[in-house]
Amino acid sequence: MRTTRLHRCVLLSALILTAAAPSLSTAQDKTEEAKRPAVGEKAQEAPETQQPETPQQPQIPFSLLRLTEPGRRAELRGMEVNHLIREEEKTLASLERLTYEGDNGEAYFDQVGRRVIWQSKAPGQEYDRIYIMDRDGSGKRMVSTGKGRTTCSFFLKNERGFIYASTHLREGPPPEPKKTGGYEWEFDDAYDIFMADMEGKITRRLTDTPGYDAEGTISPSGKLMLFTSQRDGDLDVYRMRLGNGDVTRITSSPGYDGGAFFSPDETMIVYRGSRTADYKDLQIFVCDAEGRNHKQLTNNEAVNFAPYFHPDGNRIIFSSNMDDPRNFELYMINVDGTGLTRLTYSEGFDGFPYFSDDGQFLLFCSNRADPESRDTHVFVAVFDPYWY
Ligand SMILES: [Ca+2]
Ligand SMILES: [Ca+2]
Repeated sequence: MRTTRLHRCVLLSALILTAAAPSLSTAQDKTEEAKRPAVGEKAQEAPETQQPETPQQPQIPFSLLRLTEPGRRAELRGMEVNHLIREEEKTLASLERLTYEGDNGEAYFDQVGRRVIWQSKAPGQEYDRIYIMDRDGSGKRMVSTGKGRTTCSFFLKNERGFIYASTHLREGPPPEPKKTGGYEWEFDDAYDIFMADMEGKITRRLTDTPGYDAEGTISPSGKLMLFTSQRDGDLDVYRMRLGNGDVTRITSSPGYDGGAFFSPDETMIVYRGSRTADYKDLQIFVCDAEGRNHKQLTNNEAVNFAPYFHPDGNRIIFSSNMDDPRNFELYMINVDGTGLTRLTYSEGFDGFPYFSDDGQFLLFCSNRADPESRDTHVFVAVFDPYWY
């Protein structure tokens, strides 16, 4: 059951649990699948592994791709899956699928769009780990410590490494996620944010206050980090100057605030926040870089999350279930709250949208390849602004 990626997608998980609770047999099946020796049957049983007929990339038996040296995941490379673009999805000019196994999320490009960092719970693994792959889906490798829970990774500038949140310093096993009503949470107190080099060697601990610290993202200049912290009691967005560690509080409204990103010129911040005690809805907000002039852009009874600025700085892409509680789609809205436009129309989850710096590519996570599955995968689309 999806219980680990509850930080940026905490309410997504909640919705999935309530709206389409996977049966125990699903989890069992997955466990059995993980135990089973990887043989050709895999392709028969899991339709998502059957690739479209692309002459230049003949299908390779999935079993072969699992024969990999330690520390690496030699899955399939990215492959074109244009058949998964729905007719209404005019802004998706072409589509490539980058992951084929496990449950995947929160994928982000590096500064030049050459690599992707993301979190994944591979078959047989108990918790999400952080991975890096090349833009074409090759060279997948785990870069977190392999201990505890991890989430919310993001590249530093200039290939200096990356940040991520991890509980690896805690002694003993992580506690079970707390459950409140139909919702499942994991604001694990042991999360702190760490900096690592490109090989995964931890070079710096960025947070050390008690309580949850996660959801870190790096500003375009590379100098600032936005993150979510419980250091003052509530869950709020904070800004850290990486050079000297100075921290500024960005939000102070009661209730969860997090998942923040800077605008391309670093004058604005977009984040999601909940003003209801039960977290039943989540709205998109913007404010200036100092945490002033907060403005709420969405106002519905839905879960709106994973906002990110389009490189033009005037629009924000995000994921929401506003049109169907069971189905998350991608939307765009102007920074003044006008111009709401729906971009995706697939069955199942579409979320964590992230643009390359030139706006040409849209990275997102979706289970459109197999909506019945609980497994989400990483896709990259050529984004066609003509239709927007
Ligand atoms: Ca708050
Ligand atoms: Ca969808």
